[in-house]
Amino acid sequence: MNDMTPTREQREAKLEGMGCKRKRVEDIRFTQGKGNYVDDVKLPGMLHGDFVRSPHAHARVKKIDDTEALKVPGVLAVITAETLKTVNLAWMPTLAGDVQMVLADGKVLFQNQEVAFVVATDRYAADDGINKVVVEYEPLPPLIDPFKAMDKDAPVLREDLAGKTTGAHGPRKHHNHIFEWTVGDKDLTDAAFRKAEVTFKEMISYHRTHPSPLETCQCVCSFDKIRGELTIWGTFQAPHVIRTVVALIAKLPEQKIHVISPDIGGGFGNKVGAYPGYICAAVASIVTGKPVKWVEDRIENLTATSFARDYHMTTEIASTKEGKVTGLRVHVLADHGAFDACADPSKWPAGFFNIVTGSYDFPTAHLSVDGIYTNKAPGGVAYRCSFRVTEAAYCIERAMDILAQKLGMDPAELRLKNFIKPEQFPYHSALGWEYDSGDYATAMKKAMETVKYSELRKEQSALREAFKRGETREIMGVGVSFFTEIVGAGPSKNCDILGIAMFDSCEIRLHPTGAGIARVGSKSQGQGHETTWAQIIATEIGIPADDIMVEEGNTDTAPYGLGTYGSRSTPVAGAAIAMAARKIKAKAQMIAAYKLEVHEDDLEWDIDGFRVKGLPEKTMSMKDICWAAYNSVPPGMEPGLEAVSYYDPPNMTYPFGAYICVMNIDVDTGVYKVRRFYALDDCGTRINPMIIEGQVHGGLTEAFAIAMGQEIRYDADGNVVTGSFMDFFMPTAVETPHWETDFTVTPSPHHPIGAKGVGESPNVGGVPAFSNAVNDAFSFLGSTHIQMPHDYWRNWKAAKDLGAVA
Ligand code: PCD
Repeated sequence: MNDMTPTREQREAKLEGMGCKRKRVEDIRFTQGKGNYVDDVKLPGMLHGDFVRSPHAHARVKKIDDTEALKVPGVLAVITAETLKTVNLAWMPTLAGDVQMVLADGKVLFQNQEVAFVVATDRYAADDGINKVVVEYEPLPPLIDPFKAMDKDAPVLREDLAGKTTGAHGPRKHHNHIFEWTVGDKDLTDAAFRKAEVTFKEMISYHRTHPSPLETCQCVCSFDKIRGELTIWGTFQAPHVIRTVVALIAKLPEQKIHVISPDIGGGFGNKVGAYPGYICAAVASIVTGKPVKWVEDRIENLTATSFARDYHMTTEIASTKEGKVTGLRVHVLADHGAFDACADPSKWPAGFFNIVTGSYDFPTAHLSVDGIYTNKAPGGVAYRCSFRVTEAAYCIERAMDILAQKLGMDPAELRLKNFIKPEQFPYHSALGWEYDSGDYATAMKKAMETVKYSELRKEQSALREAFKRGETREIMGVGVSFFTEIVGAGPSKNCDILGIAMFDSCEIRLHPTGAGIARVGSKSQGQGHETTWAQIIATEIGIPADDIMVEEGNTDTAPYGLGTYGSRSTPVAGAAIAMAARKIKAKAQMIAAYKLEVHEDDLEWDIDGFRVKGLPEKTMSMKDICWAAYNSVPPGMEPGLEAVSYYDPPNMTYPFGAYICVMNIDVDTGVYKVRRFYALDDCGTRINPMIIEGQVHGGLTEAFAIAMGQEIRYDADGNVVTGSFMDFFMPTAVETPHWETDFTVTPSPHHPIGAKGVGESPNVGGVPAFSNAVNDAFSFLGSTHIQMPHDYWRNWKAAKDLGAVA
């Protein structure tokens, strides 16, 4: 017999649905240089804009003279704050409820701040023009040290806020104070500390760094005077939000604004906010009637658009002698730079930092955050993290290690002792979150077994003895980190951006031949959405992923979405995709019932179509249903097969993971070697295991960079001393360690397919694993906390300060 009927396994495999290591469809164009990025957009008559920037961190702008600049061949216009004032755009609102200068208005507040925008026929002419603009500055004393920001005699940075005693997030205590945010029960926490058998207090800083995507921020703005329409191609992680913001601030009708995010070369949070470059290019296009391109260079990117972190976290834990934690108290001094341009949901001035109780069952906790201004670049973006979750995870994971050291306990044992237990989910944290699901101990134990944790500890003590005897100059650290993330912003009850609820959306249209298109409100910057979104649909409605085209990033065609950051796409857009698919499936079932002449309830789903219960040979495939949807639907039913879903998530999702880093450090040179890095991630249901692995590799590489060297550092005058890849650590394949990945699966109970986000997790869990490894290595020499980044010099310095080198 020669039966060609495919088996169930073959039918299933053909779909390449969820769980399949489907190859990334977008890579076909990316690997052949056929991507279409903003800089590939070249329009007839297109002009180029570039910025005159401030060399000073703090200065009064006395005069801007553009006479010579306008004589440079090709230079057409020089735009200053005065020009922008005529259209009421000299200042713009920030996502955090502050305002920000688009171009210097009377004063500059950080080095490389935008002062004037030169528009020319090409980029070189614009650059020549910049060199001819003469700006007269009167330097003012810069404020760089965040701990001096609220001194009585600290310089006044924001003169525009003079006399304002309240800001977007309540009272201001000082002229350089932005907000104070407190969460938790102070009295109960203070009481827990009074009663505690063991306490400690440590200042844990998470230094300023930068997302630095390979493609910098850029846009092309083209205003059509006849139609009154503005088209913007830009590196936007959230194109719809940009459209609404432009409508609000430029007072253009929203239907006449077309925002297109083409292919994006990495975002990492850098491309969420709105920058002066976008406004200036749009104004320049409106003024000249020509398209205007603005492309940031690397130095501009590192020094002016968006920094991340810069949190100084005074951390205290109360505990019993046996190591059961009884209270957590954290105060954060948050350095926001010159303007509060943090990219957080509106109501959260410190993002989701109140996840700082981490994976542990703290009966009580109290958190307060003071945001302050300094003469540094604005930003505060979620660099591969869900709104300050990375800072929170670093804080608690470093603190748990410090507690373990104080108690003389093993750090992994201390964690196991304090984990939230599986039966406690949904778990209400002391700082107000409801964790959806987790099985922490299983993940931790799997990690410990895989790396043979107890043997590592034995090896470490033997090496320490040898070190003390002078037989080796190497020390060894085992860095343990167990993180809980909070991703999927978010439920409309507590998340909005400028008043827009943080839902996400999907529209699916199936064509007669059994193929279709899905348009989604998210926007990939490299994550592989074109691949994974089709996989969700394939499993849900039995159409092969290859037959589903995924489109994102064009506000004219995609349903309104809040964009991609904070690992929200899978939790929110991913859910919208499944829900839209289910609407289609429900209609398909009615069509199939009609065609098969049975009642709908007599049908059951079977991989790629419906079959009649009890009559397995009576079936109708989804492909055939698509055809029927266009010619023979039941009487009274509308033809066609399409659906839209706007999904407002009921809760966030809480992925977690157990990471272990093994590292040796040579005390005489500070040179470290990462011997092993093991990362176990639990992101619930896994859509594409290969993409997840790639996400984890990328996130760990960024975590490695941040923990071991990457830093935006200022000198005392406010000059950025790490403004290029010569000084800002960008690891290549040479430095990057080998990654071992692993997983457990604890589905999210409220997500339609049980999936949680994963893109940021490796950064969130990775940074503390590296830092704990370094700190663990040095701890036997008497240190409790060594400040990141742990570059060779700092390691050597730590060894010297601890008396290990002469
Ligand atoms: N997944 C799967 N499964 C699961 C999950 C997930 O499969 N369970 C996959 C998805 O589908 C996609 C990815 O994975 O594809 C991711 O996802 P998620 O997690 O959801 O995320 P999304 O939203 O999508 O994204 C975002 C992220 C972030 S956030 C970041 S930073 C970064 C990451 O993502 N970025 C990037 N990754 C990446 N990659 C690349 N390539 N590039 C980039 O840029 Mo932020 O906040 O923005 O900072």
